[in-house]
Amino acid sequence: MSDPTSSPGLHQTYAQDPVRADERIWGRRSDPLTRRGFLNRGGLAALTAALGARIVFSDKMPAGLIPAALAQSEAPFSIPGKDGLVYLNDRPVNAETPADLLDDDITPASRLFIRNNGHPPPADQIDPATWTLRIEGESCKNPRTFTLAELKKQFPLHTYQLTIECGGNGRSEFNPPATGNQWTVGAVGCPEWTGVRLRDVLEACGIAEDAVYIGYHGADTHLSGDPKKEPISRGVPIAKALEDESLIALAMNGADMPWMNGHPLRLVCGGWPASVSGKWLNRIVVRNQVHDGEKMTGTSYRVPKHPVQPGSEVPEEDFEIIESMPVKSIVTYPKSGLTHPLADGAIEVRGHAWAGDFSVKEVWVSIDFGSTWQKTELKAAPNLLAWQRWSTPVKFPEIGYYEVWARAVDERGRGQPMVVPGWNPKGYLNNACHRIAVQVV
Ligand SMILES: Nc1nc2c(c(=O)[nH]1)N[C@H]1C(S)=C(S)[C@@H](COP(=O)(O)O)O[C@H]1N2
Ligand SMILES: [Mo]
Repeated sequence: MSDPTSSPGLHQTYAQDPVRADERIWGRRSDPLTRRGFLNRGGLAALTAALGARIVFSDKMPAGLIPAALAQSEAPFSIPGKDGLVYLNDRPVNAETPADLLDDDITPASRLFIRNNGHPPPADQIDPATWTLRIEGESCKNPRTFTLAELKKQFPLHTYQLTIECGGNGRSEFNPPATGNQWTVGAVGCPEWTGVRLRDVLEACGIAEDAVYIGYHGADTHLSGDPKKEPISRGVPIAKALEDESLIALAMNGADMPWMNGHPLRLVCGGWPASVSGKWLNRIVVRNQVHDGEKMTGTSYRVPKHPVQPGSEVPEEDFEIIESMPVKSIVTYPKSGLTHPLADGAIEVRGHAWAGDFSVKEVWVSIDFGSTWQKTELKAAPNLLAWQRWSTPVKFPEIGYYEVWARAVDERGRGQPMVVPGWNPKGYLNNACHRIAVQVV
């Protein structure tokens, strides 16, 4: 695992495993015998964009070769179509978005974080024309298989803005540290998703009386390469699955989803740990028991039912599955570290707030380490399970160093803690107040 403050360089990434790097960065597969690379149209387009010109002899290009134009520059490791993300790990790829790059109301595709548990299906093996979704399971009355065209034709399309946040967002602040990706604040986003309702599709296949849970399966592969193992297969209780906003998404922000975010099909169940929103979706099972797929059991996406001593061992039977995410907010403007002339007056401080299945009632900011708070202007969400915009002018009394802290309170009156909340073995659910630095000069 690499230092979370620096992105692994292109060279480092290629040095570790050039053929894999090829696959991950450009979606290029290679022939193990000849080591010739095969670029599909998407990968070719991405390489063309990165180089600023078409590679004329691309079919002759060896696998695992860094294009010289990129090798000679200090270009950071980057995934095509992503902009400014900080890479925490590249095997599998995990990248978060700096807070100031999350300023848009609707998160652009280029700024949606990536959390992979395994290797995505190679981009050139994804063909939306032949992709299918199978609905089955012991509590599905009439198992069926749909192509994407059939989904679009048989069910109405719906568009919602839905917040997805990794259950481990904020993990880097836990002490003693929890293993896993050391997310700071940027494993969250709120794009606009278009797809068919999970409910419509499940109902078309008949939901048996005894159904309690659904589980997803995706086309990504286990890091070990063992085809019998799945990287992840999680799900939600049937009540969450049947909500209006639970989508089988075919598009994001009116376009194809980025490869790394689940193209061509994914589940989106907003407000819950994003691990329930299965990417590269090809199968949904309707279960008569709590889904027991990969990362549903043990300590994965589960937290102790009661507060525990930091660092202690917690028996497995004391864990429960994380459902709705806790109330949280983020400051997206200004960028932390801003130097602001006192003479310029107030700064318009702004950000987003969200609260899992609930709405946010208030967002407050403090510039005196939480002694006094000023209420911000908070907008309603465009729909349920979408984050809400807040903003307020903040005036600094004199020259010096300040921190701006933001604190949201949900409709039930639950507020964000100012310090890191209950320690848990896997470092989930850190919803402490986000703080940024401002130098007033
Ligand atoms: N098939 C599949 N679905 C997946 C994952 C994965 O590794 N494979 N990761 C999950 C986790 S843990 C998170 S936080 C979200 C991340 O979604 P994103 O990468 O689009 O931001 O996808 C979820 N769905
Ligand atoms: Mo996650």
